[in-house]
Amino acid sequence: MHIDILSAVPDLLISPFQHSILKRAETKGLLRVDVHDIRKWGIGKARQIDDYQFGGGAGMVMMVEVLTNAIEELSAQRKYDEIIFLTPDGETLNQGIANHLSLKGNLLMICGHYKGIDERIREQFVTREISIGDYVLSGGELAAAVLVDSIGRLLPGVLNNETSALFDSHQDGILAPPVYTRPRNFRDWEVPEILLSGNDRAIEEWRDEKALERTKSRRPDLLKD
Ligand code: 6GU
Repeated sequence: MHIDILSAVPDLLISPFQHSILKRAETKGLLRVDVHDIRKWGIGKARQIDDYQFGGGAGMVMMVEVLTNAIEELSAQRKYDEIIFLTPDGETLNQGIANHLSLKGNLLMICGHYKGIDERIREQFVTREISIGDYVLSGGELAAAVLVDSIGRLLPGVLNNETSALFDSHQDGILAPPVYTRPRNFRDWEVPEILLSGNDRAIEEWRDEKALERTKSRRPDLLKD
């Protein structure tokens, strides 16, 4: 999978993909993330990328010409399956969306800043608008990092048996059960006996039960459908 990200603050996106699972995805050639500074397409000597909004009001808006040039130049190099705008008024990201997007080949993500982007970009180019939750961030970059992480770890071959996504919270619509590791004895804090029993079937049943219990108490909304 190839992901291009358009950002006015590309420095914010230097580190997130250089560690752990996403780094492994890049090293294995399963994922490539290219971050592009929008200013590259800025207008004039000052490389202007935003301007005051028509009708008045506080906050700058990213210019239609700048983003059009950026999107068209990148689109000439790669046919995008989706052009995603990260915005608090988008559809809220969930595991289903991440699963869906992980099956695509090429994605373009646009990070908004200031007051947002000229609406014509949304009308003409954007195929999908995604938010990562009901709270306000200063820009779309951290949201894009979250989205890339949620997608990248699902690409075939990225995770191995040990890190398998199959047992993640949310992957089967419920939360994950509690987990423990050595030492068995630490102060008087106990590890559930059953996990030490060697009885795989009983352990599986225990985990299912705990997962369901946890979901009922913390996220009953997940059990509605
Ligand atoms: Cl995608 N962008 C911004 N600026 N704030 C957010 C968001 C996105 N998702 C939640 N809050």
